[in-house]
Amino acid sequence: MARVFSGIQPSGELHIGNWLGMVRSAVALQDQFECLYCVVDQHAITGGYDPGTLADRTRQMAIGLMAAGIDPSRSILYVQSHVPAHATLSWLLMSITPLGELERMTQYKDKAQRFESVPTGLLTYPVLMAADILLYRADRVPVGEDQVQHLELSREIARKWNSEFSPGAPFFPEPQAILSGAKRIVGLDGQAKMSKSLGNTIGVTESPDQIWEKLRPAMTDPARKTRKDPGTPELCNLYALHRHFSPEATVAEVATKCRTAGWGCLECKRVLADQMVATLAPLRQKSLELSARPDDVTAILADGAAKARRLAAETLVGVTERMGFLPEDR
Ligand code: AQP
Repeated sequence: MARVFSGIQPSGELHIGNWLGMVRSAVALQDQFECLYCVVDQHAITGGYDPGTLADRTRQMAIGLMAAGIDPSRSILYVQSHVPAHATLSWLLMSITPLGELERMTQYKDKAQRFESVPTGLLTYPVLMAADILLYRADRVPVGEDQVQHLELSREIARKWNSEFSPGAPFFPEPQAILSGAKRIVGLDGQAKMSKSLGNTIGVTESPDQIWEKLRPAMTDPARKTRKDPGTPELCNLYALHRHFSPEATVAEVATKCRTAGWGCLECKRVLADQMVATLAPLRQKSLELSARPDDVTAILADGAAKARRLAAETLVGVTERMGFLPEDR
């Protein structure tokens, strides 16, 4: 059976961008593939982080994934740092990854600007991502659009490694991206990608009041200055969100009321908030239930890590043999 891998950083709450862009596809893929889903805590330390909250955020992210439908009885759900082979393979892959390829990554160039002294981990992040995927020889990777460039590099690394160490019999498959119909959700500022680190998100398990408090001041069509001005739905980020959360008839009504100034932006936001609250209610409920059972969550993650370690160990044997390392028993 083909294998699927995907990871998510515990750098903040699981938000609707993550959910629409990646997690919903990951949930659907569980029916057809052998799936591994990982909370990538080692990635989350590459851009500056608070050691006091990392563990809680990691647990919360795992809870968020289960609340969204990742089912630990069908998928392997675990935490990256519980499987040391991710870091080991990353080091081995670094030996064949050209520095220039890492330096041209868009996300590196964007995030590096936030630092006076850029951490090396920010540069080598895509090699760790390649290791995450190749460690399980995964064929498919559900991702949002922002990760497509990194995934392309993973494919190049797989290709290069195969040709140097396993010529004629490729050891690593070249992983394919699976993109959802919502590959880039824009944040509530109406400009940047919805991003945990930018604070422009709505979390999938937030309360109805929290959702409303965030939607109320959210950016709409910038040309619509007053209640009487007709708007252009296609220029409004909240219309884009309606298309993901509201039924077709509501989306059509929103477009008409916006174009004719029949509704003000606040009325439109109220409708969106109601739809969002209704859509996300089951996730919030499941998350509250799981949060009340911390020992079960710990046991699920321990079981997932044990399964992942077994698969990872098999790959590492194949990798180190082909790379010419001395085996322990020889
Ligand atoms: N706005 C988005 N629209 C669609 N997909 C998105 N993803 C993230 N933001 C959006 C996808 O969600 C998966 C998990 O993301 P991640 O946490 O590993 O990394 P990220 O892309 O860096 O997410 P954030 O929220 O932007 O985190 P920070 O701010 O910490 O960098 C990925 O498949 C991603 O494509």
